[in-house]
Amino acid sequence: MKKVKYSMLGLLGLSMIFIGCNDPGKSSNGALASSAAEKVYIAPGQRDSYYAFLSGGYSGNLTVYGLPSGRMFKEIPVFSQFPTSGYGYSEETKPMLNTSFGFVPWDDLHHPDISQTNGELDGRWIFVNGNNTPRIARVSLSTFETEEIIEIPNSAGNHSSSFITENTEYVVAGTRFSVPVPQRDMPINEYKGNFKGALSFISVAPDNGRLNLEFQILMPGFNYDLSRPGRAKSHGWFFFSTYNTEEANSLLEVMASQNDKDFIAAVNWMKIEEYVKNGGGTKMPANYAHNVYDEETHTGTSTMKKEVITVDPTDVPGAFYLLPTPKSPHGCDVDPSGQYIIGSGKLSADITVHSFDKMMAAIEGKKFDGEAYGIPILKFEEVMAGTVKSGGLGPLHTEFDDKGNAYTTFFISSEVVKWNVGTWEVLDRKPTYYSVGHLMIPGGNSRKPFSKYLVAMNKITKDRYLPTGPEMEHSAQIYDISGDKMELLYDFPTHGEPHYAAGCPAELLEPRSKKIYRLDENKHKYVTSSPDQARVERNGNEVHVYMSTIRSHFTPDNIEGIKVGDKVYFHITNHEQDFDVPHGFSIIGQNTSEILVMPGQTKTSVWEPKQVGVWPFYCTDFCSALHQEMQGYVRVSPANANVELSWSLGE
Ligand code: RUQ
Ligand code: CUA
Repeated sequence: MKKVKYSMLGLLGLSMIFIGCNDPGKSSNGALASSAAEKVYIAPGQRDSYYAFLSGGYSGNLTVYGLPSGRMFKEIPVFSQFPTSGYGYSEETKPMLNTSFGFVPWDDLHHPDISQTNGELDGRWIFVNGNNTPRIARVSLSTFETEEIIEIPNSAGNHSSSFITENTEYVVAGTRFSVPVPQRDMPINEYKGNFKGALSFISVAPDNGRLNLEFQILMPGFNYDLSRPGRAKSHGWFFFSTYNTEEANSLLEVMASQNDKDFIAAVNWMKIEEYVKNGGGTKMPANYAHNVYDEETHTGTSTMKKEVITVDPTDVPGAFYLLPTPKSPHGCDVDPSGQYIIGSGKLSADITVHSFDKMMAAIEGKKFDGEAYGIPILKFEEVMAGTVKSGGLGPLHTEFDDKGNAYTTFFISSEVVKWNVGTWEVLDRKPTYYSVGHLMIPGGNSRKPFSKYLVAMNKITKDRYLPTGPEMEHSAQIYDISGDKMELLYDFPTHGEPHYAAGCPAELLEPRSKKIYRLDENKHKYVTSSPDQARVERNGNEVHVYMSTIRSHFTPDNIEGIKVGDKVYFHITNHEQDFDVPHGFSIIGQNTSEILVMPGQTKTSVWEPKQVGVWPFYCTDFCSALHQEMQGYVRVSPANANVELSWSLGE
C-alpha cells in the first residue's frame, strides 16, 4: 500500500501508538458477545448468504470468500499464472497474458467491481484492474473464469480503475502515474506541463460483455488515484480523486503535499461520448493487446490494436470541472443516491463531502476559482456539502449502507467510523486489526447496498494469528452492521493483499453458476469428441496427441515413436459430463505446470522431451477410486531413431 509512504516515520510512529491503544487482548476481544460465534457459524453442509470477491493485490488474482463464514472458496486466476489450474501455462490461456510488452504473467490487482443494471448489482461479470502493466479484465460470474483482458495504452499505474457506470455502459480506467503521451525519450524534470494523465473509457457490450476502448481523455499530469461513477441523479458523470497536482517528479512524499488542496475531477462522460460519436477527438497510433477467451473453443486469442481516440479536455467545454479537496485525497466515493461525493484526504482527520446539486449550481453560476490547464476550478465553498469531524486519522475509503449511513476506514488510527450522510455526525467507531485499507459492504458501491455485513481489509496482521515467518497473510474483520452499532464478529486471513472487494447475495450468483461444459458444444480445434478418435499425428518435429479422459483412463495411454527434440502437444478432452469431475495431466520433466481440464473442456499441455527413456504421465486430480490407475507411458527414442509412431486405444 503506497499511500502512506509520505513522512513514513512520523505516521508510522503514530500508527504504532494507535495500535497500542487497540490491543485486542485488552479491549474488543474480551468484550466479544458470545453470540458473535453463532452469527458467523455455518454448519457443515450449510451455505453462506453472500459471496465476497477480494482482490489479491500483488498475487495478481481474485479470491472468492463466503460471508459471514470467511471461508475461502476459490482463487480465480486473472493476471498471474496459476499452476493449480494451469492458467497461463496451457496453450489456450497463455494468450490471455499477452501485452504490448510480450507475455506478462503477473500484475497488481486492486479494485473489483460487479456489473450493474439501473445502478443495482446484476451478477453477470466482475471487472478488475491490473495496476502495473495497465490492463482491465472481465471475469464471468457464471464460470468464474477470466474471459477478457484489454491493455490500456498511454497509461501507467492503472489505479483509478476498474469502476463501472450504473448500466455497465463503461468500465473506467484512470492512470495513477502521468507519463509522456505518446511515450518518448525526454528528460524526467520536464514532467510539469508535458506529461499527461489518461482517463480511459472502455465500453462493455450488453449481450456478451466484449470490451472496446472507446476514448481516452488526456488530462493534466496529475496522479489520478481513485474514481467512482455518478449514479441516479449524477449518472453521466464520473469522479476521480487526484494528488500531486503540484506535478512534482521527485521526492513526492514532500513535494506532492505542498498544496493544501488537490482536486476531485468531475468528468461528464455522456457529453464526451456524444462528442466522440459526432466525430470529435483525435485518432492516435497506439499498440495494445486485446485478449479474449472463447467459451466454446475453450481458447484465448490475442489481437494487437493499433489506434485509440484521444480527447483534449479543453475541446469539450462543460464536460470537465475540478473540485478542490483537502490533503491529497485517496478514496473518492459516491453515495447510493448519487448526491454526495466523498473525498478522503489521506493526510487529514476530516472527511470532505461534496454535493452534486451544489456542483451543478456552481457550474451554472460560474462560481470559479481560476482554472488548471483550461479546466475550470470550482469554488470550494460552493461545492462542499459538509465535513465529517471524525476524530480519526488518515481516512482512505468509504462504503454505504441502505439507511443513509457511511463507513470510512482510517489507516493511521486503525478504525472504521460510521457517520450519517447529511448531518455528518459520527455515530459509531470500531477498531480494526490493524491499519485498515479498504472496506466492503456488499452492494456498497451501488444504488442498493445490502446492509448486513461489513468487511474491513487490513494491511498489518502482527499478533492476530500464529506467526508464519516474517510474512503473515493480511487479516480481515467482519462486522455486523444491521444494528445501530457495529459489532465485530470474526477475523479471517486473506490471500495476497486485498485492496478493494466486491460482494453480492448468494442468490444472485447461485442460479447462473455453470456446472459443466457440454461436450457436444465443444468447438476446440483439437477436440477429441469420442475415445475412438484419439490419435497421434506428427508434423515435422511437432507431435499432436488427441487424447480423451474419462474415469479412470487416458486414451491413448501408451505412445511410442516420440523423439528427443520433438515438441509434443497433448490436447486433452475431458469426457465427463458430471459437475466437479476435472481430470489433470502432467508428465515428467515438463517445463510448465500440470493442467486441470473441466468436464467437456479441451486443454493443451506442451512437453519437450529432453531425455531418452520411457516416461510416465498421470492424472493430478483424485477423480475416482481408481485415480491412481489413471496413468500412461511415452517412449522417447533418440533424435535419429526410426521407431514408428504408434499408440494404444485400449478397449
Ligand atoms: S487502494 S487500500 Cu486504497 Cu488500490 Cu489499496
Ligand atoms: Cu482423472 Cu484422477
